[in-house]
Amino acid sequence: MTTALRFPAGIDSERFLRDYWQRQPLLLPDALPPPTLDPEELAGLACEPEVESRLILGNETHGWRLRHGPFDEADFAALPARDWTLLVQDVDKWLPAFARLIDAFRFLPDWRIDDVMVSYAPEGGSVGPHIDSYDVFLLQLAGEREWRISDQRLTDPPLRDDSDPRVMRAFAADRQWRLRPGDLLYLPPGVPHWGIGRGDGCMTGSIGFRAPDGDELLAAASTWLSEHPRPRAPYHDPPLAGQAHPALLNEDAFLQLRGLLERALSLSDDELRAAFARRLTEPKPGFEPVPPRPALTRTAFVERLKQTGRLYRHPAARFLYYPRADGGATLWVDGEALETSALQWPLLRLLAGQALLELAELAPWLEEDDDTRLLHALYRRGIHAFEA
Ligand SMILES: [Mn+2]
Repeated sequence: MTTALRFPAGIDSERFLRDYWQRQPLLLPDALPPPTLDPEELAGLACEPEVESRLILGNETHGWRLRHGPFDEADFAALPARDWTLLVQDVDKWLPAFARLIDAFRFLPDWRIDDVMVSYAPEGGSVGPHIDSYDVFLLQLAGEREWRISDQRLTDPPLRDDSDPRVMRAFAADRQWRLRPGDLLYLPPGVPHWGIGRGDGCMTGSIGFRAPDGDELLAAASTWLSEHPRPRAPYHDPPLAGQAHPALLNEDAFLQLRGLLERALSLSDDELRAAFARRLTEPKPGFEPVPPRPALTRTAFVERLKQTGRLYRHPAARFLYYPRADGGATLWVDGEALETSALQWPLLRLLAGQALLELAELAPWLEEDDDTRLLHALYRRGIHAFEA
């Protein structure tokens, strides 16, 4: 069961995708009940070496300083009364309540979702005015934050040279809001924005998105080719008549080489789809699902599921599927493919659609071998587990 985002009157997820996503900012007042998080617990995460955290101190007058975690109690004790921010990445991977928060954003593709970053700030705390290259939803979790945005989309604004984080040299706000717990602000890439903690105990969750670039797709295709080698196509000389000098690369030879490369890179749509899907569903490094040891047999797994009543999806798992010509589907999770049959569409949509699976939803799928085999395969890979 998932919590839906509450859009403002006259807007639903379809209209949001059409008119706002990647296009323009949208404020969604009272959009979502925010998960609760004790600031002490956030500070505790920032002290763990495997957690990515930053402290940013400063203000408009003095510029901003960036420090990377892990931090310790003495670091926090030494902080001034105002004008600092603690940022912790991947909170969705560490705290189950934040993994479930992402379920409210599943009208967007799974593979586009990056992480939930949580920031904490006393009065005046901010990272300065800046732009991001990715889409972000900013959910106020506790306290209040003032958001100022500019309506001018930018890609490469001049930066202040007295600050470590990338802070814009000039920023003029066109719009301004004060967000309270449950309020949500969507920002597309390139919108200059500046969020400032107001009062004490401002906590904000940033649901951030990622997008591959051409280099990443080239790497994906090249990885695929190295693992699915094809017959080698050696170079053949063009007619060599008229070679003006032994060291000259003549135009015919160049065209021959270029053609060879183009053929080496030509993948069918099926191959490319698989190469991309594999790359796009790879878990973030450091968050790979861990297979259960020892793993239960399929029968024992089904029995256990009936007793415990729930399956939790690994917070770093990304699901992606596409239909096959035979009516079934190829499901990619964690860089690996599973084939599902034409009869398994409802189960596939359920598994790939939400972070928490209740027995009541899974019960119809515990009778057929094909279905329990699929569930068991995901469990054996550590994608679904009995504990969050
Ligand atoms: Mn930002």
